[in-house]
Amino acid sequence: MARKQLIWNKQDECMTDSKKEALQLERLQKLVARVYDKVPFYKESFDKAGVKPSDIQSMKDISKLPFTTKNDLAANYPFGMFAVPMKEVVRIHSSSGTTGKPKVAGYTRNDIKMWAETTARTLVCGNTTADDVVQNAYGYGLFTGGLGMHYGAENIGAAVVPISGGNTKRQLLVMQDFGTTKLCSTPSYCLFLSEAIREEGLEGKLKLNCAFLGAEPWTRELREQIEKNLTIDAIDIYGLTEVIGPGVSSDCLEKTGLHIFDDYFYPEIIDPVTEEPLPYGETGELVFTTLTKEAFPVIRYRTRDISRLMPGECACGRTHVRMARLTGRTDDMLIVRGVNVYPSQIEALLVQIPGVEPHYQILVDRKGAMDTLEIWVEVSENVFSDEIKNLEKLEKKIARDMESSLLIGVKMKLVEPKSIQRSEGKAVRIIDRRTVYDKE
Ligand code: DLL
Repeated sequence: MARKQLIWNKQDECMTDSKKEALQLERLQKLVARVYDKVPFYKESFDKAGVKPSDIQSMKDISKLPFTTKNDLAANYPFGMFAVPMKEVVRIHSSSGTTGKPKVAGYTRNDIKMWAETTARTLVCGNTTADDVVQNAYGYGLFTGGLGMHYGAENIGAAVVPISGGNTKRQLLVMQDFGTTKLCSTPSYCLFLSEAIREEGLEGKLKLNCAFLGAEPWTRELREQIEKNLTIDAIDIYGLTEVIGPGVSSDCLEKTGLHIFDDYFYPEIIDPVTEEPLPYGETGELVFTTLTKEAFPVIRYRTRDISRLMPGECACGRTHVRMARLTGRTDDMLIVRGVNVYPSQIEALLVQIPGVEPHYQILVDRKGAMDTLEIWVEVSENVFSDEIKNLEKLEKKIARDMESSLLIGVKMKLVEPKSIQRSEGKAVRIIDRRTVYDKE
């Protein structure tokens, strides 16, 4: 219904199941043949699994293909997974990997065009039109959030304000003076902004009506709080660097599951232990195949994100398969202020520091709307008995090194030997006091 009033109303976004499956199959067959030919990693892994591109005769046959994991990306760092020569790559983004090596995503001109379409669809899910002023508070840079949403908003013809994250005073100034109607940010930053808006007495004086929030887990309660604080719709948007960035799936205003743009990103749910595909409705690990990506296609990429797929048409009229909001991850990746942090990255840095013992604890908490990250690590007797000022100097130096590797502010605390509780089984490295996922 509301959809018909939108400028962005491409026919090919809404299709019958049979038309969609035919399109997906045609794209999958081309993709599989191409990666087999162009990416040595895929040739080797298909050969090992005994599968040939010609074996893909229906979408069900996708389960014959082997999975791709973050370890495969690390082993082929930085450009080994690319399926085009570098002269065709026009953009590179990246996000944290498990150790020192980030995950690297390349895009051709066509990939950027497709991405600008799926992020436009995302924004249209919240009724964005050419009349809107979109304040984009996702970080611009290697992170996909800023530029990803930027191109989508421009594609619709909205006026984008590329303000990036932080500088809350300026965010509020822009919001008032430029008449921002749509906001793109992480949910935690949006909550922070909503509190600043209240403190400044700006409630009811802004034109903001919708926010596109993602890049980190958040609960239904947080959504309700944001919607109440700002009297807006808060739309959950999902994506990951390895698949494209934002623009993989999005809530619409019905808020009954995120529409996966499945003409470009084919979703599956698998049992993370047996690796068997699970039927619609069952909860498991999300797996994506990028059906048309040229520079950095992924086949059956294991996201580690936990969700379930929901078939059936949405009341908004869109026909995509929907996914439930995420309920967790199958690995230990933390997302702190929108930044992905793997404990293994922290450990890899700590073991390199002389006098630092490999006993550590990572404490994540939320103070007001802000996540905090603190690392406690034991140091040798020698280091600990040094003068306080030397200890503080060392803490600051390690914090700086951590910050430049993790790309996020960290508070370091050096503690005396044997003060971190030993565990008899698996070490308890992470204490996360936040509630970030819904309890199902
Ligand atoms: O966070 C892309 C993005 C940017 C999505 C802006 C939405 C908005 P990465 O930095 O690679 O990419 O992090 C991807 O973040 O695997 C999820 O675990 C988590 N994540 C992303 N969106 C959501 C969401 C971007 N809506 C990782 N809810 C993913 C919960 C999310 N977790």
